[in-house]
Amino acid sequence: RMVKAFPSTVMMTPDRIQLHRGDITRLKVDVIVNAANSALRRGGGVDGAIHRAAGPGLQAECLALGGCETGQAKLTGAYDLPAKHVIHAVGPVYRGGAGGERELLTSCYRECLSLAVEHQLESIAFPGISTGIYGYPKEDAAAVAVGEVSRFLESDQRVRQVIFCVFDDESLRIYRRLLGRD
Ligand code: AR6
Repeated sequence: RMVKAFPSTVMMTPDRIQLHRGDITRLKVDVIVNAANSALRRGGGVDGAIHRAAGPGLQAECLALGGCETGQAKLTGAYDLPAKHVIHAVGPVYRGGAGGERELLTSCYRECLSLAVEHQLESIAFPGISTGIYGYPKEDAAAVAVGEVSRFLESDQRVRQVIFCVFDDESLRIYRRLLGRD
């Protein structure tokens, strides 16, 4: 009789990472991540899209949280979104790279995954945090995202699916190359 080395539910890291091109507000996952600002006040970019799709309840809940520091993240409900929750992560504004931007962006991904584990959320979708209005170079930001997510998934089996949700051609190419996908 065969003895399984691992429970059949254990999946290796590469199978748990997916790349999706499209609007993150459409994804029916346990949690989508928002690229927020430290006031958690509705802005533009993916933040604007998420608030528009979620409805006014989301802004009310966000404003009651008293802000969020750069590199940190906070969880809310998802209101009218198909996802169950939103994690608002505050990425760094890119100012040349000597101001700890890499560590702060790494922290965003780590904090989001920790929150997902804490709240027993098994599927999570990330946008390219800081790569729009905040100006973080897309290539460097994607390397941080893929690196930190891979590291986390290797050390923790509880998050079962991570989706990198990209919105533009350049990001799609970058993630495809980093993930070795075609
Ligand atoms: N779905 C997925 N990705 C998207 C979507 C979407 N619907 N819309 C844009 N993106 P940004 P940041 C991508 O600017 O740089 C806001 O005002 C976009 O192509 O949304 O972290 C906040 O309130 C880009 O690659 O976020 C903050 O003040 C990525 O999402 C500030 O912007 C992030 O771009 C945060 O700036």
